[in-house]
Amino acid sequence: MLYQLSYLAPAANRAAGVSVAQYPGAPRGAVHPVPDVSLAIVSVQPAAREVAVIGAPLDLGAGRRGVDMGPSAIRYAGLRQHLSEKLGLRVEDLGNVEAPVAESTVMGDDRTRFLSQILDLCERVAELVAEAAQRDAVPLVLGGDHSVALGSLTGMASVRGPGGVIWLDAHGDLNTPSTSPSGNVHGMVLAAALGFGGDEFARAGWRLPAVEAGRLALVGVRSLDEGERELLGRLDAKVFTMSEVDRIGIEPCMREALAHAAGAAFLHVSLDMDAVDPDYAPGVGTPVRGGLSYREAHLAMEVIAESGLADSFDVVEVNPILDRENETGKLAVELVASALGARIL
Ligand SMILES: [Mn+2]
Repeated sequence: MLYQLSYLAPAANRAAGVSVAQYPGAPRGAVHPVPDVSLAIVSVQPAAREVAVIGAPLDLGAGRRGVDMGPSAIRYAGLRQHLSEKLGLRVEDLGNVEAPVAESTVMGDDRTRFLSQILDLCERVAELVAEAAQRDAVPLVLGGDHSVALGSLTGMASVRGPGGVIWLDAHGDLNTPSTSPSGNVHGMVLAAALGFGGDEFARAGWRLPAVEAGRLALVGVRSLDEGERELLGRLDAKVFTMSEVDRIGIEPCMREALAHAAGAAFLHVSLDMDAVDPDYAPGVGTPVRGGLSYREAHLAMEVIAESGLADSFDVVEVNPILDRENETGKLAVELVASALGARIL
């Protein structure tokens, strides 16, 4: 219905004799309708776009175990059916990258627990993300803990150059090895992608920063450590805490986040399921009360889809051990579908 209306609108305007303007540089006498800038007209997504699904079953970056089962939970909740049957997208599932198990590996430095194994995995993710981006598919990385986003971002950056990111999360993930209270790498991954992680995050296979510091938008934040606040104070980032979401509403927040983060070599959307309130997403590693409601989370994704600006996605931190009958896995599928263009009407 919206689709039809967006086509009908200019003709209807002409018939009604409104909003007709002469563009500068148009042939003399030519009259064009003023462009309709409603969302409906920019919301038409290419129909048969390929989505490349990449599973990253990693839990070494998180304090609590279990998010390594996230990719299974999300697939089991019907990811492929939702994207291919309901949205008509071509889905290529590339399976899971190999991930080490905590019991069979060495933790290393406790300031950056399991860092070398995590970076090995991120390199494997980055390779698949880069291949997908090169053939113009949309990479969709399934976590795993949020560390896997370093693979998504360095993979995209290796093809396109440093990009922008919308980071939907209860946390900032902006600690560094020297500020992190826990040594958990998933709380440092965004700082690392911005190039603030230090030499420990350097790898021959990738170039950091993978994200431009001026193209970062955080949405849904409600828990920041002191070091993260300090780093944010030095960045030109847009931060929409839950307080801003409450005050001005999720739609304006998302529009501003998009306007700020888009325009670099790519735009990545990183959805930590803990951005959503634990009432709706109980199965996450680090739940924090006061998050996005069910509809706010959907609307955030719908605004992203309508913009048509996102090039790559990850959805992370689904923890089936803490979940209720895969509710969080199912919500992850729904939100990914909304981000890729699912509509109510
Ligand atoms: Mn996170």
